[in-house]
Amino acid sequence: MLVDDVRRIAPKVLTEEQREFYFHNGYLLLEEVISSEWLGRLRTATDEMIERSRSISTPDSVFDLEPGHTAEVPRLRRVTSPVDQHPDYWRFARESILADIAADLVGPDVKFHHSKLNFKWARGGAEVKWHQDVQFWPHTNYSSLTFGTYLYDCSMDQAPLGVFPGSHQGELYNLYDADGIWTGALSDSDSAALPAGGEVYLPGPAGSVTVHNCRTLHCSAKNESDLGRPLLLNVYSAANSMPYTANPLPSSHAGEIVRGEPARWAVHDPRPCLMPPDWSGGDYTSLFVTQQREARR
Ligand SMILES: O=C(O)CCC(=O)C(=O)O
Repeated sequence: MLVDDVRRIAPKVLTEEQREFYFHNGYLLLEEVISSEWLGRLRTATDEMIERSRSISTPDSVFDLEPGHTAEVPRLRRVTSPVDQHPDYWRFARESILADIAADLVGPDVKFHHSKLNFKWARGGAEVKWHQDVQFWPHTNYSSLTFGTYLYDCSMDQAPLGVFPGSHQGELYNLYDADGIWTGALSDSDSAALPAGGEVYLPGPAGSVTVHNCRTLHCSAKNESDLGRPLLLNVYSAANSMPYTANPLPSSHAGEIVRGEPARWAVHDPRPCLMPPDWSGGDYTSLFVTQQREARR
């Protein structure tokens, strides 16, 4: 569904103002919309992930580790596809208010694409450079959006998500470097050319949710604070938006309809999209590895 079609259907959980804000700015911050019951379940599942990571010394297809990770002092950078690692992550993606909010923003038929859990560990958790998401996983239209759920309070010191309002209406950037290597980030010159001071950061108490459109420029700083910042990211699209490249973060739940009905017709947006490398061999590593230009350990 395109935005004008979505507008014809009254939102069920958002206000009209919140929805128009999203359409206009390409993002939303919804404070404390996740219940304490869900938060408790997600925190328990996340503690289990950290425990599991202690037995791992090199990153694998599930656990992306910061350099310096040890069993005694785990520094987990990302869990890939947490919905496949603990049933509560998938229940949350399918049953919680997230999918209802998605239905208000993309139309009643909503499809799950992938999830990840970014930790941004205390005292050094890595920066995420400016980028847009859709070049990682192009779809036939630009309805896709990412929800970030703060599992604990996230202050400005803990490197909350930052967005560039309105950037979803602008150009898609090249995420390859001058040598044609995929970096997953804007070049230094493109980042430097962004209008100074135009960015907005989205701190929030535990249970707050950020939403950004797949074209919206976003980033987050290095976490220099003493507190970690686990951020659970879930990506959905309108059911009629079809991915046409390999999913870099494959999931057994990719493509599942979480609200409404599957689409019979694909909807195509005429605006072009940068093609990512071919990750059909399962060789995508992680945003952190490519942005930091780390050799895979
Ligand atoms: O963890 C963050 O702050 C942002 C993550 C992000 O943009 C991504 O994983 O694509």
